[in-house]
Amino acid sequence: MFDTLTDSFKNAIGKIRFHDDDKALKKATTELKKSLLKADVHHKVVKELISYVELETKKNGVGKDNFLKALQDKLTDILTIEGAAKGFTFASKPPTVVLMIGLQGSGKTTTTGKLAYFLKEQKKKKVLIIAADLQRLAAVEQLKQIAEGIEVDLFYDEDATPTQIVEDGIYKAEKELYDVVLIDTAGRLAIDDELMQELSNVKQAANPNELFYVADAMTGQDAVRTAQTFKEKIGITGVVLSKFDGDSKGGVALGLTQQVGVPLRFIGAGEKMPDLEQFISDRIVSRLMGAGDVESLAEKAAAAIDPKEAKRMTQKIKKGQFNFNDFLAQMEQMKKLGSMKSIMGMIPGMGNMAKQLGDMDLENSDEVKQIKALVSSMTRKERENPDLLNNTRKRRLAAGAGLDLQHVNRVLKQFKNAAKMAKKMSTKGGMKEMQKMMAQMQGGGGMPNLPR
Ligand SMILES: Nc1nc2c(ncn2[C@@H]2O[C@H](COP(=O)(O)OP(=O)(O)OP(=O)(O)O)[C@@H](O)[C@H]2O)c(=O)[nH]1
Ligand SMILES: [Mg+2]
Repeated sequence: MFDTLTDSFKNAIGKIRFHDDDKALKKATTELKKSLLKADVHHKVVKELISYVELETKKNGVGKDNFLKALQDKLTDILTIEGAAKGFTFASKPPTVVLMIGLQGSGKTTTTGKLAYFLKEQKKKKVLIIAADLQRLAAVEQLKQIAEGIEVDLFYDEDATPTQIVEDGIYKAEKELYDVVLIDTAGRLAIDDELMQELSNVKQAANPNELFYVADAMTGQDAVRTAQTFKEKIGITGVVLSKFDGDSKGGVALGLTQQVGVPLRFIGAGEKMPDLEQFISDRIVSRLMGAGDVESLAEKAAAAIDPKEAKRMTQKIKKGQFNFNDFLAQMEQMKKLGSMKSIMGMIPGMGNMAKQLGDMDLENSDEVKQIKALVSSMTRKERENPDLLNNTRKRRLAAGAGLDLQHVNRVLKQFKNAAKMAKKMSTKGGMKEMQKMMAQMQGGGGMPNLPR
């Protein structure tokens, strides 16, 4: 997610030895300055960062450790507003009411869904979404689909005004003891007085704990400017940067908090519901410095993986009983973790691998699609016991999945091998062997060719 920025810092750090001179420091900071500007970080922020790092490093003695410490301290400072909320914070008295606002098409509705999913899955909260966008004809329909997909309740009323809907929705949330209310509003320009007045009224009716401004990261510095305008006209408590997966070089995220004076709270990097990351400054700094973000990863995994189910699965693997139903169940769990790329980026030292993975979509890879197609043509018994699959049955599957027999054989064999490998890994020495293999791969110049 922060590939460009992480590379910039890594390069600069690489320019300084453990003990070095001012010349090396200058070389490192000059290069850093250039690459940060190129990555769209605002020039004032770059200047502030560079002067601090130069000064502090000189003061403490030019060398890698002092350079790293200065960089880390200043980055944390730039990304933090003292006393302000980080990630998601809950009101002392539920429900926590969040108003989602922003320009047309910035990603409000999608982000509302992602936030609801995050709160439901990771924080185990009861969430109600209120559809208060009556400008666009299909807006309520879009939210219905999103809410259904993530199994979160939706409140809507196509015959009422946004203010009425918000009042009624919050009344329902209070009565039915919801933890969080997310209000999706219509997209609008700050210069549209009528719509801004409506928003102001909605705000008054909602009396929200948080006002999240959803900004499209691909608009670069415009995201910052419009956030500033909404802050002045309506008041905002946080910014969510959406579409960070696009062409974004990441620089906007680095300067935004300081430029707007409101913390960046979440980053959306993909169209799917799990593609939302909390923006917690010290964790982000760790990622920027190439040290990964194990905390966020652990939180995601803990929420996505049901411990009982995980144990049951391990037992099955150990006994060599892993079947096609288990495979489908595992795929469902994987989906909750988000994209492979975002997961890799959180593991220390795996940032480069994340880059090589590109936008690989495990769920939609040809291999997984083929297995899914095959499984959907199988009977219940066949799913539970792949050994039942003789040639007659395989031919039936081939016809059902639109593959030839050879293909079916290959997919089945791959599946069998994978199950065998998993069984081996689950034995005592298995993990060690795997680690040895990984070490060899890394020492041997990185990864073998990965599927795209
Ligand atoms: N790639 C990518 N696309 C996104 C992301 N967030 C939203 N989108 C896409 O952006 C488009 C607009 O998203 P919406 O959520 O409908 O935006 P909105 O602000 O509600 O739009 P209006 O209600 O019309 O103002 C959709 O096609 C989304 O799928 C993201 O993080 N990454
Ligand atoms: Mg919308």
